[in-house]
Amino acid sequence: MLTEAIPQYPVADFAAEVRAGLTKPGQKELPSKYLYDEVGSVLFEVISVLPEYGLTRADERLLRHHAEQMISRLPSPVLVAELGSGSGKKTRWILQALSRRQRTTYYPIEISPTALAQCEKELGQIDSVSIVGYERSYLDGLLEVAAGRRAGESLLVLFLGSNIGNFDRPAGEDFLGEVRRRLAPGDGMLLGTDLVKPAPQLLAAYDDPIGVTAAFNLNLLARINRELDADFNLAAFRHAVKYDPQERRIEMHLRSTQAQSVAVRKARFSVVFANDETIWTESSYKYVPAEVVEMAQRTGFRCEAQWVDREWPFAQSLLIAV
Ligand code: AVJ
Repeated sequence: MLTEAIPQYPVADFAAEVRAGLTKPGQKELPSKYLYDEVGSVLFEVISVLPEYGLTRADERLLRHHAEQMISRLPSPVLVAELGSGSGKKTRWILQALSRRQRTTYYPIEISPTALAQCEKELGQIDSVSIVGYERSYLDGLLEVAAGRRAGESLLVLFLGSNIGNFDRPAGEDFLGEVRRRLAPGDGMLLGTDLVKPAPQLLAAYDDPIGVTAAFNLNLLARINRELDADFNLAAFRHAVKYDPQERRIEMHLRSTQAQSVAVRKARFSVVFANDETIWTESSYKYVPAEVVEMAQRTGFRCEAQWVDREWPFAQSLLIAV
């Protein structure tokens, strides 16, 4: 795979965001994008095979069963750009279907070099598919892919795995609008969204009994210790999950089990925690299918088709730029 590389998050950005999130008044928070270092990315792969976490399997099932139908609604030739390469496993179905009708170039756009390498391992062997990885933020990478295409080539953007769920609703909609601004009429976007389901099922998915999700969450503090020379005592924080039915979102927190003070030396600050105080580390918004259609319409797309998994409610929506 060719990789257009620029450095990962500079440590100064990480330090500044950690400092801002932990020193702000009221609810402390940390950006969820920092969950995915080398350890966190591997732990997420494990989460995705847990029986309680049906999301990734539902996403993959929909692509496996309907890839042909999905691509039959797109013009040819089409370039494929994926926002967040993930492991590349589910993308295989789309690429294989496309490669039966055309030579295909696949552009995974991903800030993590580990994830890009994994993606190449998984997808490098498909006949008639070339891979060009972009180690960039999603929107910067997409701009470059769109700018580099030749006349007559259309673009299919993949945003799978309900990664949009990490944005709050207005930010998710803004993000769709930003994607649309980089596309031309007729280009497509395949958007995966996890759907609302009963709270006990959602809570189990984010608080699994063998503690993988807890480890995934706690690793964020371990990462801050490693990269920012901090002294979080991981034994004094607990993984905590809640579902907010009004907002239709899962929240992951880390709860301090005692009053304590933590120094983050490379970010030049200390922070005190009260007993039971939490750090909000991730939100995972859940959708209803009609809401995705409306969001698409408000951001310059029409929803061409939707596929919903029955076993684990999850939707793939094929949006076409108008
Ligand atoms: C990769 C953002 C879709 O929100 O379900 C899994 C991340 N966090 N378990 C999700 C996650 C805890 C996941 N996404």
